[in-house]
Amino acid sequence: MLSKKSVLTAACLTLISSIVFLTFPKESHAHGYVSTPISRGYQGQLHNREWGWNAAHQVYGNVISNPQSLEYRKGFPEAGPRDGRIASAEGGLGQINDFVLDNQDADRWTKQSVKTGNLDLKWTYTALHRTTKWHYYITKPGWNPNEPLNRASFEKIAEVSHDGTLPVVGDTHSITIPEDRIGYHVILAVWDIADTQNAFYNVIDANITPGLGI
Ligand SMILES: [Cu+2]
Repeated sequence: MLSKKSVLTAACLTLISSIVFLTFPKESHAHGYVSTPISRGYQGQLHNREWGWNAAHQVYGNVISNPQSLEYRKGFPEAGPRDGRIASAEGGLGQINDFVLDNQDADRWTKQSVKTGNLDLKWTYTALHRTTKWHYYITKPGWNPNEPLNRASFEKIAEVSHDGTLPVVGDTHSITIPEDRIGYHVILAVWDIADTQNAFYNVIDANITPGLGI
C-alpha cells in the first residue's frame, strides 16, 4: 500500500511535470532540408505519404516526421558528425534520435536522377536561421557504396558564402557535378548557422547520368 507521503509525492511530480510541460513545451523546432534534389530524409517523408508510416519508418526511421532536423555541431569536415554518422547528423542532437539513415549499401536508398554539369540545388526552410555558408561535397570516383559514409569518400565541390543574415527563401545554389561521377553517388549538403554552434547535414542519393553539352 502506498503511503500518504508517496501518493503526495507522486501527485506533486505529476503537477510539476504538467507545469513544466505547459511552460516549456518540447520545441518542435523547425529548420530546413534539401528538397531539390530530394534528400534522403525528405524522401523518407515522401515515402511516408505513399507507403504509410510503418513501411516508411522501417526503412528511414524517425526522420520521416522530421527531415528538417538533421542538425549537429558545425565545422565539417574537421568537426561535425563522425564518420559513419554523417547521414543521420549523429541523430540530429536528439531530434531524430536514431541512426537509421546511416545504413549504407548500394541498393537501400531511393535514387534521385541527377545529370553531370550544372545542378540547381534548393533548400526548403521550415525556420530561417542566420547563415554563414552552405558547402557541398560529393563522393569520389571509386567510392565504396557498401561502406558507411565517411570523410575520405567525399570531396568538396562548392561553397556558397553568406553574410550572416537570413537565407532568401526560394534561392537556388548552382553547383557542378563532375563529369567523372556516373552512377550512384552521394551528395552531402551542409548549412552552417551563424548564431548557433550548429549546422544541418543532408545527403542526397543520386543516380548520375551524363548531362547534355559535354
Ligand atoms: Cu531551426
